[in-house]
Amino acid sequence: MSMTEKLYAAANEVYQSCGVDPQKAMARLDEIPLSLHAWQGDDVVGFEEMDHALTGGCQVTGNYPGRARTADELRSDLDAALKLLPGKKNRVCLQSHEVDFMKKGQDRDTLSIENYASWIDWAKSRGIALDIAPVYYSHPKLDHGLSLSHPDAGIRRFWIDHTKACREIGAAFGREFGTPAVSNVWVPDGFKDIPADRRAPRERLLASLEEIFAKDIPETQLLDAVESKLFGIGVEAYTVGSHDFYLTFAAKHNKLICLDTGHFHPTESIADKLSAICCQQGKILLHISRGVRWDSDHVLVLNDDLLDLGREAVRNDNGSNLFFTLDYFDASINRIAAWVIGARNWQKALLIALLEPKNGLCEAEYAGDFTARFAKREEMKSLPWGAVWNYYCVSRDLPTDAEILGPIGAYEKDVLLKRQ
Ligand code: RNT
Ligand code: ZN
Repeated sequence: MSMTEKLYAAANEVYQSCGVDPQKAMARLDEIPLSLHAWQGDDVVGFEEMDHALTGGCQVTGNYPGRARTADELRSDLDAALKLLPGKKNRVCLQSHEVDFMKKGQDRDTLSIENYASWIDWAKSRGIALDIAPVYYSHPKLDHGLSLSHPDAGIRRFWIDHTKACREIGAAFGREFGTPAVSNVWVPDGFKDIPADRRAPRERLLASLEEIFAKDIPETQLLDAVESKLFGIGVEAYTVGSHDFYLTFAAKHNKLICLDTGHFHPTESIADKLSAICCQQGKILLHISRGVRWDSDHVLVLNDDLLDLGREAVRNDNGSNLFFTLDYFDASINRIAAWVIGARNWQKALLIALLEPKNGLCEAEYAGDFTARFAKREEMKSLPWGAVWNYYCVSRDLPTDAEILGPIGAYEKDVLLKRQ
C-alpha cells in the first residue's frame, strides 16, 4: 500500500464514522462540470488582427514567458492544463476574440461559427463542450467607456450585432456538442467620475438587451447570462450594469445572473447570495475569481471565501441551476500553473463541501443550540479531507498537489520557453 492509500484508508474510516462516504463524494465531484476560462492563456488579448491593448477596466500584469499568441497555441496550453484537472464533464469558455481567424476586414459584429471551426474540431476530439462570451473591450468602438449603453445609436448597433452574433455562435456550439452553451454578457460600461445622469445609460442598456434577447433560442442550445460589476480600473464612480440592474433584469427575463466573485464590495459574501437567489429565481452562473483590493481577477487560493462558496454551491445545486466558470488571469507566474492550481482549488472546495459530515450541525441550529453549532463547525475543520483529495488525484491518474509542478515545468521547458 502506498502512503496515499494508507492515509486514505484511515481518512475513509473517519468519514464513515460521521456518516459520509468518500467514494460517493469523489464520484459526485467527477460529474460537476467546470468551464475553464480560455483567457488565462492569452492574457485576455485574443487573436484578432487589430490593436490588442486591453481596455474596459481589466488589467493583466506580469510578463512571464509563454503567452499563447494564436488559437493553436492556446489549444495546446489548454490541453496541458486540462490533463491535470479531474472531472469528466469539464468545458472551455472562450472570449469571442479568441477566434481561429478573422476574414479580411471582418469585425466583431459579423462573427459566426465559421470563425471557430478549429475550436469545434478540437473540443470534439477532446470530448469537451464550449461556452462563449462577447467581448466589448479592447476595441475602438468602446467609446468613452461605453458600448451597449452608448448614446450613439450606431455604436449601440455594432455591439448589439456583436452580441446577437455570439448568441448564434453559442447556439451552434449547443447543437454541435449536444449540451447548451452559456453565453455571458459583461459590458465594461461606466464612468471614472460622478455621472450627471445615472438613469439614461441604464435605459439604453436595457433597450439594447431587450433587442438582443428578442429572439428566442431554445435553452437546450443556449443559456444567456448577464454579469454585473461594482467598478473597474478607470471606471470607479459608476457602472451601468450594476448588480441591482442585472439581478432585476435576469429575474424578469428568465436569464442567468452571473455573479463574479471579484465584482462586489470586499465585505460582501457571494456565498450568501446563492440561496437568496436560488430560492426565488432559476439559474446562476458563477465567475469564480478572487478579488484583492482593487483587482477582481486574482488566481483562486483555498481561502475561507472559496470554502464558503463551495459549500453553498453544493447545498444549492440541483444539477441544472448552477454553472461554474473560472475568471482570473495572472501573467506574473506560469500561466498553466495559474490555471490548474486555481481550478483544482475550486474542485477542492467542492470536495470538502461534499465531505461535510452529518454531525448534527444543522440540527443544532434548528434546535437553537448555537453553542453546539459553533463547536461542530470548528470540529469539522480538522477532518482529513487532504488525504481524500490526494487519493482522488491518484485514483484518477492525476498528479497530487506535491507533484503538480513536474508536468507543468516540463511543458514550460518544451513549449512555453520556445515562444519568443
Ligand atoms: C470583467 C468580467 C469579465 C472578464 C472577462 C475577461 O471584470 O469579470 O467576465 O473577466 O470578460
Ligand atoms: Zn467575470
